[in-house]
This record gives sequence, C-alpha cells and structure tokens, in this order.
Amino acid sequence: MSETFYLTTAIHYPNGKPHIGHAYETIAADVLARFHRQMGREVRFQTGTDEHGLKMAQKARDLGMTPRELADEMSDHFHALFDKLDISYDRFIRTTEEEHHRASQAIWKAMEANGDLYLDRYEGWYSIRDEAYYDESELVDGEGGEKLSPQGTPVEWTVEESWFFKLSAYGDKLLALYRDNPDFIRPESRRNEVMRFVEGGLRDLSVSRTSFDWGVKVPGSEEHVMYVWVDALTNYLTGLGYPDATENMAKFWPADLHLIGKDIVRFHAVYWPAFLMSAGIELPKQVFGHGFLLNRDGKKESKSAGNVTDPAELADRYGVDVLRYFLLREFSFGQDGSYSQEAIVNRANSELANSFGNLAQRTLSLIFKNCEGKLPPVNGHSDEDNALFAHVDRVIHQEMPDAYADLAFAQALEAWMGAVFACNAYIDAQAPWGLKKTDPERMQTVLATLYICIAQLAVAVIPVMPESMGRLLDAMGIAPGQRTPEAIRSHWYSPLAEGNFTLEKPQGIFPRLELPETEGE
Ligand code: ME8
Repeated sequence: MSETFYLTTAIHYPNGKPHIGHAYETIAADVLARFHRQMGREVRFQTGTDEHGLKMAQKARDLGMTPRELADEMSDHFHALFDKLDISYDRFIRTTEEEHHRASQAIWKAMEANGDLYLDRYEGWYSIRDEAYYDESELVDGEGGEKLSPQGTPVEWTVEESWFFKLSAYGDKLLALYRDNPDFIRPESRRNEVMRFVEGGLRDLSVSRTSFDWGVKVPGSEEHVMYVWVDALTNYLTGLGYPDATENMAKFWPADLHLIGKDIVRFHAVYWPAFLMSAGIELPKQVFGHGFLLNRDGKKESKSAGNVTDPAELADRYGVDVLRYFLLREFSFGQDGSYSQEAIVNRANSELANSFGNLAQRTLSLIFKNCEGKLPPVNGHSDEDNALFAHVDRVIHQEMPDAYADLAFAQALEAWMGAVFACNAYIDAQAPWGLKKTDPERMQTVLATLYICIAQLAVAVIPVMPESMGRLLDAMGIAPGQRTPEAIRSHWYSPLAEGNFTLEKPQGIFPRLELPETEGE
C-alpha cells in the first residue's frame, strides 16, 4: 500500500461570501495535496463549511432567512469558488449533513463515557463573532472604553446553563504532547503561544448552549445544542466515516495535517487534542497556523468588517494560476502579509510573463522555426549545459520538494525562479538564434537542453499552476503519465527527439497583465 496523507483546511463559516483569506488557505492546502500526490502518496484532502452556531443564526435572522437557507446559499458560493480555483478536494463537508450530526453525537458520548462532561451554570464574557468565551484578564479596551476580545471583537456578559468539558484535567497531558512532538504545532511562534497559554492553567470549557437551537443536539439533553466548536472540529472525523470503523478511518486517521489560520490555533491545538484524548481517539500529527492576508492598508479583510475582496473576481481578472502563484510566492506562509492588485500584476509580469513565459516562448519558437518543430537531438554536453542541468536538478529534486513538504511555499517558488533565471542567462549567453548558420549542431544541443529544463521546471510547479503547466506540457508533447521529474529525466526525451512529436506554433502561456485604471493609484 502506498503511503497516505490526510490534510484538511478549516471549515469556513458560510455567513457571507468567501474572502481572499479563505482562498489563500484553501489554495495552499491544494498545492500541498497536489505535491504529495505527485510524490506518489495516496492523498485525502478535505474542506467544507461550518454551518452551525450563534453567528450563523444571527446573520440569518438579520437577513430574514432561516439559518439553513443562509447556509445553503453561502455554502454554494464556497463550493463554486473552490471549483473555480481548481481545488482538488476529495470531500467537501457541510456540518449540517446528517452524518456529521451522528459523528458529533458519537464523540460527545465517548467524552461523556470517559467522565469528562458535567452540567453547570456558565457566566462569562462571550464574543459572538469569535464564538468563544474569554477570561476577564484577556480582554482589551476599545476606543470608546468598551471591552473587546483579544481579537478586537465585542464581548457580552452571558449567563446560561451549560455542559462543561473537563479541560482543566488535560493541561499536563497537553504539555507532554507538545514536548514529545515538537512539530505538533507549527510554526514555532504559535507553538510558544499555545504552550504559554496551557502553562497558565486551563479552565473547564463550556460546551453546550441553550439560548438558541441552531446546532447539533446534545444526546440525552435535547434542550442543549453543542458549542459550535465541538461539532466543527469533529468534521475531520466525519469525513472519514467516524464513528464507523471504515476503510477511510483505518487508512487516513490520524490526520497528517490540519491547515488553519493563526486565529484558531488554540481550538485545534488545545481543545481538539483534549477532546480526542478524552474520546480515546488518536491525535492528528500536525496543526499549522498560517498568517493572515491583509489588504494594502494593512487591515484584515473580514465579512464583519465589510472590506472584502471577492477572490472569484481576482481570478477572473488575472487568471486562476496567476492568483495561486501570487498568493504563495508573495508571502511567507507562517506570517501576515499585505497584498494589492498592483503587487499581483507586478509579480505576474516580471516572473510569469517576462521570465518563465518568455523563456518557454523563445525556446519553443526557435525549435518551431529552426528545427521544423522536431525536437532536436543532444550532441554531447558542454560545461555550461552540465552546470545548468545541475542547477535545475538541485532545485526540482531537492530544494522544491523539501520546501513544499515544509509548507515553505515562497521558498519553493524562489528556488524555482532562481532556476528560471539561470535558464534565461544560459539562453542569452549561448544565443542559439545566432548558431543556425555557424554551428547548427550546437544550436540543437542548446535548444534540447533548454527544452528538458523547461519541462522539468513546468512539472515542478504543477502543484501551484496546474492548468497553465498542463497546457504548456501538452504543447511540448509530454503526456500526463510522463510528468514526473524522474520520468522526464530518464525516459521521454529520446523518443520525442526521434521525431514522434512535432510542435505546433507556440502560444504564450502567460499574457502580460495590466492594472485596471481605478487600482494602484
Ligand atoms: O474560523 N487571511 O471559519 P472562518 C488568511 N469556522 N486566512 C484567513 C483570513 C485572512 N484574512 N481570515 C480568515 C472559522 N482566515 C471556523 C473554523 S475549523 C474546525 C472551524 C482563515 O470562515 C481562518 O484563520 O472564519 C480559518 O482558518 C479559515 O480562514 C476559515 O475562517
């Protein structure tokens, strides 16, 4: 059996349309899923929508809809966006699915059977937007002196009867988990934050609500619905068929990676492992909290702040692959970054159109014109050819896979760009356009060398730009089954070069982009 890899994104609140942060996280997860598949692993990739909770209920009420209607409408937008962005998910989960209610009740019963749930009264500062209670000491003062959560959202003093989870009993076990598995929480800065939080002592967690009924019913206590985070986190199990002992559970649980944003690390790295320990279920291997995308003014886009860029519009305007490339190339994944449309255009033009696109276009056009579209033979290698191969090999066999596996997307693409620059420097130095008359054999070798390097570099960025690299490799006569770096190096070039394939007149893959007139002033 091949090695497996189960990764998940957060499930998104469908209380509005998706914003760029949702696209960012899901694209990053998709790149990883595609990368691991390319490495021959059996990947399962899950995303979806988180449809319960007070936030959904309130938003629906404001809009004069039922929560179910709101969830249906908005979940469709997420689904459609992810399809548009070429997200290769295996399962799109909605927490209103009946299977999910069953899974959430099963984990609840397992925690109850372990003696970790009890009924009491809850009073505290509750933020509806964050769906979380905060300790008095965590609150900050707003501009008008009002109390705000550490995320800057309004809080209200709330009193209700509630089921509690004995989180306080899990502090030492959690600290042991973090100590024994230094990679359980990444990046390091988030791990430190969580460890400090847990070392400060954990209080029991209120895990049910009676003030509204939009959620999963508590088994045996039907006037309570589960705190939305209990059911939300359980989605990662539901998608594999829990509580049944399914083939997918056996194959894919524990999850290899929960990819989430930095604001919800505490839920995934403290509550979730505690719930799982309580229920006697194995723990996921890693939680990675990525940074936030901010707009050009350094502000976080959010539905509640109303400053949302529609990622589908960006994809229509600049191209899906350009957007995917930009988001992963521009920012260091663990850190926040601010973006602008000007930055998208600049990055796409300098790196995709002018560097890689132009390299491919120049090379293929020369083969088309000077070699009648037939792939030229390699007539021995010079030191320059060998140096270029060594550079490209290092990048695609070592630097890029290491960086992808480490979620260092910007580094993977920086290494890729370095190899593209090396190819451009090589073509300029070798000037194959001048060799046709003076040394046609050398021209053939130079073009063949570039052809191999371009194909290898295209394969290495398939996870980031699947559609455009697919198009380029099709045009180069490299079939889907041949799109592994190993296959390219060892098998395909000679049969192609023996005349089985003829290039069509090459079309540019990345057009030069322009900024719409209203942007970038
Ligand atoms: O938190 N930049 O849902 P959500 C980057 N339903 N990432 C961002 C972002 C931004 N500006 N804004 C949000 C929830 N995110 C819960 C999750 S999981 C069991 C339940 C990320 O729709 C955010 O950090 O508010 C989260 O990982 C994801 O988008 C969904 O956010």
